[in-house]
Amino acid sequence: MEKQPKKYGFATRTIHAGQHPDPKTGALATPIYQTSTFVFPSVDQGAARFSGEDPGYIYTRIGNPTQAALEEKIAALEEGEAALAFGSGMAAITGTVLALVASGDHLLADATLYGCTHSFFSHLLSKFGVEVTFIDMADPKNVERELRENTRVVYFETPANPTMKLVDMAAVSRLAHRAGARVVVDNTFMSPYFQQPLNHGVDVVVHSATKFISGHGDVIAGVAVGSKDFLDAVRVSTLKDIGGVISPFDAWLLLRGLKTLVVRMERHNQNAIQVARFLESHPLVECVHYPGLASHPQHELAKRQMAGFGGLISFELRGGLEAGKRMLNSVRLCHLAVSLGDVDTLIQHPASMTHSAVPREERLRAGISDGLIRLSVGLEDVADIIEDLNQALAKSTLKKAINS
Ligand code: LCS
Repeated sequence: MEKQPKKYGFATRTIHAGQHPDPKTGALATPIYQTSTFVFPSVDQGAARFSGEDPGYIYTRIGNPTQAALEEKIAALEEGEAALAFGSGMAAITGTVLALVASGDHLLADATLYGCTHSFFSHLLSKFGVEVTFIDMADPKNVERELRENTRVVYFETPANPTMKLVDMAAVSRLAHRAGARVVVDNTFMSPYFQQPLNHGVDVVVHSATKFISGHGDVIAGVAVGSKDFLDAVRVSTLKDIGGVISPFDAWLLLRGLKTLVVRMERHNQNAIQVARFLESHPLVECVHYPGLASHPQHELAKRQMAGFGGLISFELRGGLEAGKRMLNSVRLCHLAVSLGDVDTLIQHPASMTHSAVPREERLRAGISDGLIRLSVGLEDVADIIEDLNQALAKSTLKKAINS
């Protein structure tokens, strides 16, 4: 009998949804269907697959059983009707948004976004005649004011990369729907374990699955989740024709990573709250942005729409950019690297790295100061992470100490 994954609890779904013992061999782990094409039994059946009458597989750019298992699991976790896997988070974002807009349309975006998403909106979309307005969606009134008759998409991240600003998903979705726009939310920072945007009125969820969904820092991948009709259309339009497809092996790595999502996210969360408290109490630290801290201006909203606060923290040092650089050059256990959601703790400098493509003025307006540091707290012993940050912070003042 077919399992009905949505009847099970979240952790059970991470393990069982989308995956069934192989009927031919009994293999428990989903096979990696490492094939580019699928043989048709007859010309008529091949034609029926192309016309959509026969749901069988055609070619891995359009669909593959390992990808399908991943898509079923992701849909069950985000509580969406369907999901679609892509070869990167950017492929998921561009594939989703390009399927929703046409020349002459308007897209309303939050000003604080991952650098390449910002770049896609400000450079590529404008080439195709789509107008984009960047605003601060922390206040839903700004959304209400900027919605236009031709606004097709309202797009934001919550929490936003890298400032950890939140957007009220239910309030913004209500306003957008009233104006006839669809809401797309990037849920990368939370994973479906801590936040399920579709349950707050959002229409489509996108993820860089490279991050917490994989969890192990060894895949580049993306997913989109929403209604079956919409994702069927994306599959045969932007995914098929642009071709940002995931490989069966990478889909399998995500299936594997997802089985431990709950225990990983719990530990990321536990470690991050302790690291955030440590940073907040450190005399060399100017400010800490973490939604789990009572000092976060949207802490109440965080408690309302998130089930946990995640593993991402950003902060600034009192000594600004120069002190920050000295700190980043001094870490020993934490890695100076972009990406996030990895088992390893990663630390980076958004202004010169992940958000360097965003013009400085826009960056500053979005709250990404020159001295901001972003930390993705990993799964190491938290005492070791804190000790490393502590010694690196001590070194951040070294030049001053030598000079004085
Ligand atoms: N959305 C968010 C929120 C991201 O942080 C990233 C990548 C993407 C989408 C794009 O996903 P990708 O194509 O890389 O799978 N963020 C990165 C970051 O902050 N550091 O390195 C990559």
